[in-house]
Amino acid sequence: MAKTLKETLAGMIPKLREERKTLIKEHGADKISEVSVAQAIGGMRGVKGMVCDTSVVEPDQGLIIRGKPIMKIKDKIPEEIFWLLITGKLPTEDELKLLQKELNAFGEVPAYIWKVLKAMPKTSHPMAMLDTAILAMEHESSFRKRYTEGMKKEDYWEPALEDAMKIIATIHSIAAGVYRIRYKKGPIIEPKPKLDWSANYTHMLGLPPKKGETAKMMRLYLTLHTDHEGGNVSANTCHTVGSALSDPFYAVSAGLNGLAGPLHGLANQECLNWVLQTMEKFGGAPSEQEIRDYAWETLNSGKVIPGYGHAVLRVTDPRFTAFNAFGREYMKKDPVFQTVDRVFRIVPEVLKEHGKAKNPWPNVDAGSGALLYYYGLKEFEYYTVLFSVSRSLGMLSQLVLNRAMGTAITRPKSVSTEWLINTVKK
Ligand code: CMX
Repeated sequence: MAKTLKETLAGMIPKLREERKTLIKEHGADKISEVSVAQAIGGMRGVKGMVCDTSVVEPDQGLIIRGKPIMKIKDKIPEEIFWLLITGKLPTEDELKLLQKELNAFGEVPAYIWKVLKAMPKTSHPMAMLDTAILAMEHESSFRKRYTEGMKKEDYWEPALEDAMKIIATIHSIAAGVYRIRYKKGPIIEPKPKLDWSANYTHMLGLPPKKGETAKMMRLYLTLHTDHEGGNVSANTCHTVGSALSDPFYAVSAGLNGLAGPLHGLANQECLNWVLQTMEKFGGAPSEQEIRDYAWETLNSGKVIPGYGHAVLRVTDPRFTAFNAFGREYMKKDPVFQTVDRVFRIVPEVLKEHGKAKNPWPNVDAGSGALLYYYGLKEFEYYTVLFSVSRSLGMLSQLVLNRAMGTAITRPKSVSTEWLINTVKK
């Protein structure tokens, strides 16, 4: 008989804990990284100082989830990826059904969440609305309740997983509600128990179905954005907050606040904005020369070109490639898509010539906006909310595994500039 996610994880935990204990005992003093002054000042780029088992990002390959390159699993549904992130294996059909059944059982959004969202200013950013709703839902935390009652460290993972399920089961409904409230799209749409997670999200947003293509695009979007190892701002923030044993609602809300930054997840809203600005300036899909001129204008005014560059990647992000392939299949004549495609041919050249960005290639945010726009989601301030719904799967998988393995509170040592100056003098 198929096991639930909780039973499967329970079976994995003794080995995971043993592995970690042995590593510390036998190799605790081995060095895995050195830190230069530039790294300490420059956002710790490249410093290996944390552990994340759900996925790795190879500079020359991109995202690999539990040993599987993202392009090989891009057609899986997000629930399958969630199971993979936590257990290291894709679920069987029965395991997937069990997971979906459990998620459905947790799927009701408390009524106070809608009141909180409706009470917010009419012009609130959709990310502020989503993050506030997740924080308000902290009231439902099993982790906090069990911790207050007195719980052994070995058991932390159980209520952490339960909270994770509560968040995943509702975040798409909340996110769809944010869309409908913020943009006055009419009443909240209830989920349909028969639909899977991403199909339900599409349904609750109330977008035109376009012969099922909208749901297909959303599934791809939600599968591609789930995780991107542990050091990015949102994952790292969620991890740090969770390491203080703040419950998963606090931790995920904090992580999403990081995703709302324009150098991170908000780049997708900025990116489509940039593309539409070129179209407005040049009265339609711009020529290659016009894109080149506009890219230089952006750089010369001291701004970044959104959707390009990456802290780890040194090739075109495979997730961009997947979106681009989808666009070519379903909307190759769309002027916004054509502009994104043309930008992809020109901007890397410009960034190379500019000579600053270590990676001139597009990241995940460069192309997704054109697809969303084509399928009727024109409010690009909302785009990071979609990213968030998907990324909650990665953040929560990492958090649950960390509670299962008893990961310590995060507390790196900071040094003062004076200390740096005195140390380099020596
Ligand atoms: N346009 C212009 N300049 C860029 C650039 C871009 N797209 N990407 C990097 N640079 C610049 C940096 O600002 C930096 O300049 P300074 O030396 O003046 O500070 C220099 O090139 C070196 O930066 P880097 O080492 O190549 O990149 P970082 O690791 O510091 O930053 C990132 C990575 C993503 C923040 C940066 O490439 C960027 O700002 N890109 C645009 C925003 C974006 O698309 N963010 C989304 C990333 C994906 C995600 O997290 O969702």
